[in-house]
Amino acid sequence: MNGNLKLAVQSKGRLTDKSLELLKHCGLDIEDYSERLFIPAGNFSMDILFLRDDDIPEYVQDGVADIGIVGENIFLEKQTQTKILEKLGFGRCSLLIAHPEKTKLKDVKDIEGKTIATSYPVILKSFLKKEKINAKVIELSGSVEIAPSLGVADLICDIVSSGNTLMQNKLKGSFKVFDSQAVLIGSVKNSLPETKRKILSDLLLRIRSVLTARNSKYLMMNIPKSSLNKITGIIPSLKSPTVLNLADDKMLAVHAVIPSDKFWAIVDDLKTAGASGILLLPIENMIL
Ligand code: PRT
Ligand code: ZN
Repeated sequence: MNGNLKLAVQSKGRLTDKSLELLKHCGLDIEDYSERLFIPAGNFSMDILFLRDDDIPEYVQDGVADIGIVGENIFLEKQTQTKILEKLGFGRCSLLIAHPEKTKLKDVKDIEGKTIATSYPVILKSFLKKEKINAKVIELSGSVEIAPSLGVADLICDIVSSGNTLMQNKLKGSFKVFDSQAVLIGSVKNSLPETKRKILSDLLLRIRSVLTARNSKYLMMNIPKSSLNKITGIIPSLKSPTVLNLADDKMLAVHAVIPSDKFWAIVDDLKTAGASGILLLPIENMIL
């Protein structure tokens, strides 16, 4: 056994490609993984183990892997002695309670006395307990969406992303149990040796810098000198904007890093305040 940090990733599923893409953006050299159970990262002291997502929390708890990437839904459902080290921003979905189009379900209290089919009995039962609702929970390992039409259950509680599966099965989402995304987990039972702790903290620094960069954009524009105060007041900059002189001494260039989702909300105000040549560029990486 080498001293490399062992990361468990889903072997074949919705999280596999995005997990490896994130690691590659972190500068890790990962070769073609198809059909392999285990690959080392070429230039980083880490090995990647490919496992079924349902098994990852337990393997991390028991130290078979040191860390793992799973959906928050699996992390919560499995109730292992693991903790979230970082939310990763992909694999987003919601766990919803859904009902057949023809039944009426207006208030969460209308669930009282109903039968609900789900692959997430632990999460669902804790939701029902919190809402003080008595309902019968039936655990199914797959194809939960067909349970109402088979007469197995009145309602379902399942993962939804686009909503197509619900629509195809004439179901409507009624109550959200929680929003999920992929998370990096680590054990709370096993403490890592110093060498692995150092590798993990390097990996976390890289992951955080990639995630921050993904959520940020580099904004550039030219402005009349007289508008500087107004413009800097509009920009939701992460740090103080950079202000540069231009050949035209009545003008300045302003550069700033902004949250990606804020751009369209400020563009009109920037133009009204006199900004021109507005450019928005992606950021590859960002160390805060
Ligand atoms: O084989 P293995 O056990 O490893 O994989 P799996 O089949 O159990 O999981 P997989 O690959 O389907 O999903 C892995 C993780 O992706 C989940 O645990 C979630 O965290 C996340 N995720 C994101 C989803 C979805 N979106 C999703 N849409 N997981 C499942 N679905 C299914 C859902 O169960 C339903 O059947 O897709 C259907 C609904 O999708 P829409 O787009 O029609 O709404
Ligand atoms: Zn699974």
